[in-house]
Amino acid sequence: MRAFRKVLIANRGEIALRIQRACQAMGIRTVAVHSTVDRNLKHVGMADESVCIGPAPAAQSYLNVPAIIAAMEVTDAEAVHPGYGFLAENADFAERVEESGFTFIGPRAETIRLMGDKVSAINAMRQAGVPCVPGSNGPLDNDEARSIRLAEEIGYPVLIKAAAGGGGRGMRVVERPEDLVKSISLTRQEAKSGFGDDTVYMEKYLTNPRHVEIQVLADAHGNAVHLGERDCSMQRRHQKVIEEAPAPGITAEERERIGRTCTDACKRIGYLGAGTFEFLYEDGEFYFIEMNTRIQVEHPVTECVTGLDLIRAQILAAAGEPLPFRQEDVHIQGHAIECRINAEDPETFIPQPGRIDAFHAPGGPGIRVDSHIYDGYSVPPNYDSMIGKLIAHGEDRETAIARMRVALDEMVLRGVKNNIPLHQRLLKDSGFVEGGTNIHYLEKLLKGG
Ligand code: MV4
Repeated sequence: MRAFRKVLIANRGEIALRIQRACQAMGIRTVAVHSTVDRNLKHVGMADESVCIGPAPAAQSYLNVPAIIAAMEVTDAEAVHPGYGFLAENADFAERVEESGFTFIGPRAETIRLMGDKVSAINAMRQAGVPCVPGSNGPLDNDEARSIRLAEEIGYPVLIKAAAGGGGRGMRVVERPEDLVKSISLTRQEAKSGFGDDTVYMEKYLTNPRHVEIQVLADAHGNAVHLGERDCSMQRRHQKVIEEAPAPGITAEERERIGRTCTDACKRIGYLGAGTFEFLYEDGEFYFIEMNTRIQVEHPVTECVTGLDLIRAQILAAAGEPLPFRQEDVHIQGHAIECRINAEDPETFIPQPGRIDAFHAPGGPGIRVDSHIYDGYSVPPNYDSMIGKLIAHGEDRETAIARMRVALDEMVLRGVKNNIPLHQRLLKDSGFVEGGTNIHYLEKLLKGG
């Protein structure tokens, strides 16, 4: 009994390879779709079939919905896995897939739409009992006096966010009452031109939070489990650099409590598949900010500490299979750290496409490399600069750090500038080694703070 006969992989790079491997291990045939510059991607060679869906620009290939649905039709694929980015959180795509008689491997289209609008996401979560940041509890209207009163009640600084934003796009901090009205109208204008939706809302601005997120899995039969948390605070300009699980300093009691809150919310909204509740964590409290309805880049750290295969779990959930384990069967074991390897200048962070002259992957106990690169592979300039992920797992955080240091030193990556030197520096940094740094730590460190 197979979940699906054939799955189309609507992505590229390391995540496409990760999905290819999961399908292959499940006995599911695969279709790789790729742009003209991506014919030589590793997963394309491994897939049972491949279809070129357009030229290099993503808008004409990986975002080309008719081409992807046509590829599903001609190859007789039953389901599509969107990976992350591209069409992964596009409710219209999920809807078109289902209307065409195929299965979208992910939550229902209405769930994606609900979470895509940050105001409706927060409202749904607040009603489900998830703790949120004090704020407007809905869109701001055009009543200036009301907004001024509201900000006064919340207390400065406040943050104005676009409902259609998320991931750090379309937000503005307001420090003083005299700047409020101007800031609301500027954020509105940017939201209108950037997202075609000028809905904005207000939250208290948390000054020094950590970014801690909870991984959940839900099936179509009303079951939901949480797989603990990840700390993703080590970031620069909203790009995560290092992620880890569990989050340093979070107790088993805190984990169970917030995890249970998230699974209760999943059941309440009829969530399906894998999802992530994003929280800010400050002074021992969790504050929900957004929900991601996709598999995330950093899912391997959760796989390492739970022993589960999240891509397999997504596929089984989409096929209507009940979760094969219960919450009491999930145990967080040891510690895992992920370093995102980017083809970029380690000083300027400018992407560095080009030919990889040599690549030797590190190995040994507790080392995992999720990467599609190989000797002679050319990193195209058209997509994200992330070319792989190095994950180290051990019985405790110290062991994971020690293994990661060795693995970073062992890795050979020549031909394209990359951020291995930054990771080597961070793995020796006293703040990182101590653990529990906040979202501003890396940017301050890079400024020489
Ligand atoms: C916040 C915040 C402080 N207070 N909301 C940025 C990305 C988006 N997911 C939400 N973000 C933030 N929302 C309140 N009320 C600070 C951030 C934030 C941030 C959050 C997570 C990870 C990195 C970040 C970097 C800068 C700002």
